[in-house]
Amino acid sequence: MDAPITPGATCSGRDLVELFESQMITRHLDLIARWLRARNAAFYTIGSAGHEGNAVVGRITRHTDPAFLHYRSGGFFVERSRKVPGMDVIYDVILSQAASAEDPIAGGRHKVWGSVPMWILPQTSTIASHLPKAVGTAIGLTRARHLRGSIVAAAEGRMPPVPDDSIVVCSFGDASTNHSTAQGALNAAGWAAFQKLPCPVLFVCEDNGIGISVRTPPGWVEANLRARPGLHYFQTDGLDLIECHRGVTEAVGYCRAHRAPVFLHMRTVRMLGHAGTDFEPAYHTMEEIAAAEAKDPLLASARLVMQHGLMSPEQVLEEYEAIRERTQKAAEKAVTRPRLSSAGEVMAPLAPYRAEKVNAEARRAADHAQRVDVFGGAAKLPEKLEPRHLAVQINAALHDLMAKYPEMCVFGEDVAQKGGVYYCTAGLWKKFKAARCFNTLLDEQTILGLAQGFANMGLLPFPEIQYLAYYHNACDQIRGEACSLQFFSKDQYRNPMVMRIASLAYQKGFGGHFHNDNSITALRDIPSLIIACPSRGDDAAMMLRTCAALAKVDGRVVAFLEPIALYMTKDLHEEGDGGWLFSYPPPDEAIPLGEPRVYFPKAGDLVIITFGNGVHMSLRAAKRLKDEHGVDVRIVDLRWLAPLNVDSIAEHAAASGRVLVVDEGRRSGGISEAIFTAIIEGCERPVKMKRVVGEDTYIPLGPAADTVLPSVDRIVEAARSIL
Ligand SMILES: Cc1ncc(C[n+]2csc(CCOP(=O)(O)OP(=O)(O)O)c2C)c(N)n1
Ligand SMILES: [Mg+2]
Repeated sequence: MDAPITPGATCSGRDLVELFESQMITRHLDLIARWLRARNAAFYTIGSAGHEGNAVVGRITRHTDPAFLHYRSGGFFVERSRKVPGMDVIYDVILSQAASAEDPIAGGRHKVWGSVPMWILPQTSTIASHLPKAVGTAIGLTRARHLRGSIVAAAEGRMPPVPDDSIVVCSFGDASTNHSTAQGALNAAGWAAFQKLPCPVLFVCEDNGIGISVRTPPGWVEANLRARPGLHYFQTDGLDLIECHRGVTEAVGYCRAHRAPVFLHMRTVRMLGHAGTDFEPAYHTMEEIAAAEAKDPLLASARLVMQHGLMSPEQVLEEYEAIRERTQKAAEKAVTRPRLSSAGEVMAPLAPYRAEKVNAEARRAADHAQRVDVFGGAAKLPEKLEPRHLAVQINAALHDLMAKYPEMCVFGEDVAQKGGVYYCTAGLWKKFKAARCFNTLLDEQTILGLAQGFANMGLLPFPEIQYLAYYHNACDQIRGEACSLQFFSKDQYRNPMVMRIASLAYQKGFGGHFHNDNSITALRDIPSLIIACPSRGDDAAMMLRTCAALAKVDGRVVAFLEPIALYMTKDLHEEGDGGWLFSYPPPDEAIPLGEPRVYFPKAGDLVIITFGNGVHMSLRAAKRLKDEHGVDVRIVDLRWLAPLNVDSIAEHAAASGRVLVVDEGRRSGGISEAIFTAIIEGCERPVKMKRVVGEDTYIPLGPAADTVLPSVDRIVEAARSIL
């Protein structure tokens, strides 16, 4: 049974028999999903029929090779489960189809291919969005070993350790290969390999020649991928187990030995339509459908095991029917299991927050000797220096955090030698070396994919996005991917990160929309994403400490918006007054999530609720209101924009009865609307409310920008109108 099946073959009789069994299990899982769907007992019918050859990749890779799977990679999933004793793969998959709360990976939140003991990180169905993080995980593997001495899984001890010579598996369809996200990831992998950077990722393209109803031009995938620099192209036939075993062995061997990206192009066929709801005769003739059926890989495998005397026709049929029965039994049990039944249950793993632990971690200072070394002497510790502006304090805080977390990495466009467009990362590259502070290629999806991958491997990524407008270019990596991982894995997988973004408007002499993007709406509604926005240097440092702690303790994804116009701002009321310079806070001080800064807390004529540039403008407006009109204004700098501290907002609003919201974001969909809602919902008595906001427009170039943004004059005017 263990000898090569034919002279020179890579697979044995045992390989064939077991792979065939996995293929049959996979097929029955497809069939049972449709049977259950018809009874309204399961809710997902995209299957793997015709793609079962991918079981070979499941067999030849290890269960500790992290994997990101195509929705048709059931064969891989079933075959890999052999490597983890005690798994009941049939039952687990049906629990997932039936949206049972007992589904071990997603707990009934989605049908996903995912498993903790099998190192399969769950993916939902957004085409190609998993490729950037697969590349990030492959690069992160080596980086983690280099920085930590060993690869430590994200959940520190909860996952099986990933050996040093692991590879990352990532499967997807032929049509998905065209997606710009896929192309970006393939390019990034090639870019890394071209420079001899280890990037052991095995891309598996399961090519069935079609995407829903759209044919892929025959030969296109090969023509597109065969000759990419840095990428090694292999081809195999997923409809023939012996050939597929040979091809996969070769591709996996190359990837593992050379630590280089491999594109494995696997021929498959799609059967049973795109999904249970797909009416295939609308775009395929019956002859075409019959031709696909004739290529059924299960028929081919049955032929092989019979040809080689491994099973008789009767045994094949018996086994196929026995699996049907096992599946049926498992289904009958699975559908009786409880489902999620309340919003609380659904959301439980979405956004864990253990405030005490987070705050303690945020206040834990880095080792003193290490700080002295990083800052170049005890006298140069930043808390001993003169008050400075925002960019300098962010820079000092990043140095401090790099000292505190040896697994922290800062990366993005121009962050290394140049130190960032605004010098916030200046010096990090020199001090902490290129393994921890490095320039990426110019692609935001890759930057955020790297961040997810590094986090998967136990690192603490601080990706930088050069401008807010360029976050919008890649927001699916946060919206669809990073923020959904805890949700779709019951918090078993985490990809903590702090994404710093140079943000918002009011840049003098540099502008137009792209460098002054003031819309944070596309961040605000992302479930679980924390949004921080400091307005001054000391707050920024203390908030960054909390952000890192949120990532470390609870695995959270944080967007840290840095108001560009305040980076270099030194004065408040008059030129040279130094009113916006602040001392660096001692390293054991931090600002808890949600806590605002309140200026003039006893003032009660009016409360201005604001953030970012609005704080600086409101303070100036408040002085005028006091000096010229005798009005006492309280100013609340929210500092944390999500989750919004609605209780605090309502409390301040109620205390005054008059609220002016200064929101430099847009009129529609912005923070101001949420603040108004918080006041209406949270205050018993009516509150007079007004807002000064950005217009629903892109920011124009030059002084015209002032016409569409809040200003000190407009704040004073609006304040007076409600007094
Ligand atoms: C970004 C995105 N756009 C559109 C879709 C809708 N969609 C789901 S599957 C699919 C076709 C995918 O074809 P292919 O990559 O060849 O995979 P196959 O289903 O053939 O295995 C499309 C367009 C999606 N899931 N994600
Ligand atoms: Mg396809």
